[in-house]
Amino acid sequence: MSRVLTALQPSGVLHIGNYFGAIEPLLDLQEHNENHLFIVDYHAITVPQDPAALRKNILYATAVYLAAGIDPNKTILFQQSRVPQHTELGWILNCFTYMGELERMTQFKDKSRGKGESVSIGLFDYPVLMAADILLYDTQVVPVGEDQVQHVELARDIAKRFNNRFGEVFTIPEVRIRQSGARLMGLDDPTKKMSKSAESPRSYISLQDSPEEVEKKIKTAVTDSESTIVYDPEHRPAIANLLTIYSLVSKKTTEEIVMNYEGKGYGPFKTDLAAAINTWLQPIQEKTLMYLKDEDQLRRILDMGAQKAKEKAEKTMQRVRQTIGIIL
Ligand code: ATP
Ligand code: LTN
Repeated sequence: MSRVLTALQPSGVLHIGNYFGAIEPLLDLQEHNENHLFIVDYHAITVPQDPAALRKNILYATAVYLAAGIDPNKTILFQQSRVPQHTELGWILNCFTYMGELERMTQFKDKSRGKGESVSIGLFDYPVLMAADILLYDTQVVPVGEDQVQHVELARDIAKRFNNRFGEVFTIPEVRIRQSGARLMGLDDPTKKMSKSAESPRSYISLQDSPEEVEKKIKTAVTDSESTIVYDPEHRPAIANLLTIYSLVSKKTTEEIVMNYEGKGYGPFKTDLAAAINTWLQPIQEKTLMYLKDEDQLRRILDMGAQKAKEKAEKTMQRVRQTIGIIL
């Protein structure tokens, strides 16, 4: 049994890359571990947010996690801003983090590019709040996609620096990356990861796409000049990505799928793939809508999560306040 923790931003669109990379791995983990999943609204406001849209997106994210099978009795499911210890520890950790470390973060470099002087301090400081998120719960395992590894490593460095100075205050967390599905690629460009900030929505299958949209996106997904269906990520990345998606939604192995399409072309393969995605997506969409109909219930679930999280977070904070010498 380990203490596992991850978080996602409430950013409106969730695509199948987010689902298989970040949400689904938690379903198994919640059976045998102390699991924490939260919605990082304070990370989301590091870029401008419309208040009405933010509120809607927090509720939508909660509904999707529940629809996916996150059980609030097994996983502590909450909203980051409801546990003020996150920002409190974030401030303290700021005093143990170097400018140079944050300047090296690739996400900051990407997101601040071209903005000149008008980049917010929040965007720069984002990884320190994330370190606080992780260290508050004595987290041992942090499952994330590849893009977040550098941030988890920073959390480790800050924790070690703090412990070297004061003794064993923080648990040093480990990062865990999913083996298959950690990086679904864009449907329009298999060399780039599937991403909601891609130029075209044709790049991803959103969890809100209609069956017709899914059919259209799969029909126009790039393949390659050969017409056989084989799994060869190195030489045939486009078809390998479609096979990975087929395998994830149908729970069949890529070998089984490849066998079924021996001697057949892309046409029937794509028709069946779109149908398999829609069969998988339909119950998730129905359940999401069902949860969204009862916003009070969503708020109650988040309240319950915040309550449990706050108790744990406060224990750590008492230890930290005592350690740094502000308890009189
Ligand atoms: P953006 O386009 O703004 O970078 P995103 O679509 O990449 O967004 P994030 O909100 O940054 O998604 O990531 C949420 C979680 O989903 C993270 O844990 C991330 O690693 C995972 N994730 C994102 N894209 C993929 C992908 N293509 N395949 C697998 N996992 C992914
Ligand atoms: N930065 C992450 C979200 C995030 C997170 C965390 C993930 C915030 N705090 C703590 C794991 C642990 C992202 O953008 N996906």
